[in-house]
Amino acid sequence: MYTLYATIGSGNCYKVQLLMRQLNIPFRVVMIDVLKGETQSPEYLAINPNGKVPYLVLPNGEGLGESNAMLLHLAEGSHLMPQTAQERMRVNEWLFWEQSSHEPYISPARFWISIMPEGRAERETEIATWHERGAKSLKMLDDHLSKNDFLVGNRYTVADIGLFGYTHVAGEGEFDMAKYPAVCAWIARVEARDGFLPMMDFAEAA
Ligand SMILES: N[C@@H](CCC(=O)N[C@@H](CS)C(=O)NCC(=O)O)C(=O)O
Repeated sequence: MYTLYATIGSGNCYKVQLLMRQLNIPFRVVMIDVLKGETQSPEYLAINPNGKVPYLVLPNGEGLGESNAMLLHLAEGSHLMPQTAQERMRVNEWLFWEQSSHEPYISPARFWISIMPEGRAERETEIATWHERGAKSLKMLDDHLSKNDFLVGNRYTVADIGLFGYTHVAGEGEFDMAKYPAVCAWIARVEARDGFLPMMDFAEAA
């Protein structure tokens, strides 16, 4: 059985939960409260020395960090992983891009605006930068999705799950989603997939 260390409301944790659900992989969740600093407790650091969630413990006891590494590992050999090297190359491209050019702007803007608004006032300069850079990424995503139903090979793949995690809650970070109609249509397509569950439903089930 897989064990996923996760926190409520995290797109990085959610995408791993969603993929496991859609692949019918049994897993249990151990909730870690990031807001209480539990990721930095000695007990948690003994499990994951990187002090972050998500963290996946495999059935053989090995631990794996980095949400997109988890997605790639869990999707291997499944219908969510393309068969051709060319398409797998594109899956990797989107997932690396998500962590370098998308999540680093959308996630903190959402965090300080919707999850921890009491810290917002002292971060307005950073929020402006995250908005500028995140908007560029959403525009790039929108351009791609205006010509494609899904990110790779015009089929729902692990790349869509990886990008969905934070894109679908970007509005909570005050990104104006009306500017990205193709992204909004893709969000609806992802939400219509078999086995889809909204982020907060995983929190309630934990
Ligand atoms: N690149 C990592 C990012 C993980 C990450 O930043 N996790 C946040 C929650 S979304 C966290 O654990 N923050 C608590 C901390 O840094 O102590 C991944 O994709 O898994």
